[in-house]
Amino acid sequence: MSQIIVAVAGVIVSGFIVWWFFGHHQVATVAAEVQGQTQSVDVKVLGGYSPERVVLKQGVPAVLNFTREDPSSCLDRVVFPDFGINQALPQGETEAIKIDTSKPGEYTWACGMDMFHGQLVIE
Ligand SMILES: [Cu+2]
Repeated sequence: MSQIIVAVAGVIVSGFIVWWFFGHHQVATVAAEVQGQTQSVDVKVLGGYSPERVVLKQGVPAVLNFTREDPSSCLDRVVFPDFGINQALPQGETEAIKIDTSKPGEYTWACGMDMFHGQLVIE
């Protein structure tokens, strides 16, 4: 009897683990709206980044508008290592960050301490 309980509990636990790793990763994603010759996405900086994942169209000049509402100095810079961008984000202001969309791929951005992350997809 106890073996059955252990087996059932094992199935439940492994089901939970599968759900946690494969089902839980719904990241808020926004695809840029292309207007004329440019595309832009607004990113709010408050306890992290929202959206956390931004999809841009390749070859269309792009601007990410980062608005930092978070008072923590942790988020006072945003870094795009693949693009050589390290931009200060004064609290309460919107900073327009131009992204070179010539090369498709998946890139990341992070706060100055590499604690909070976002994902940039160019396709
Ligand atoms: Cu940080």
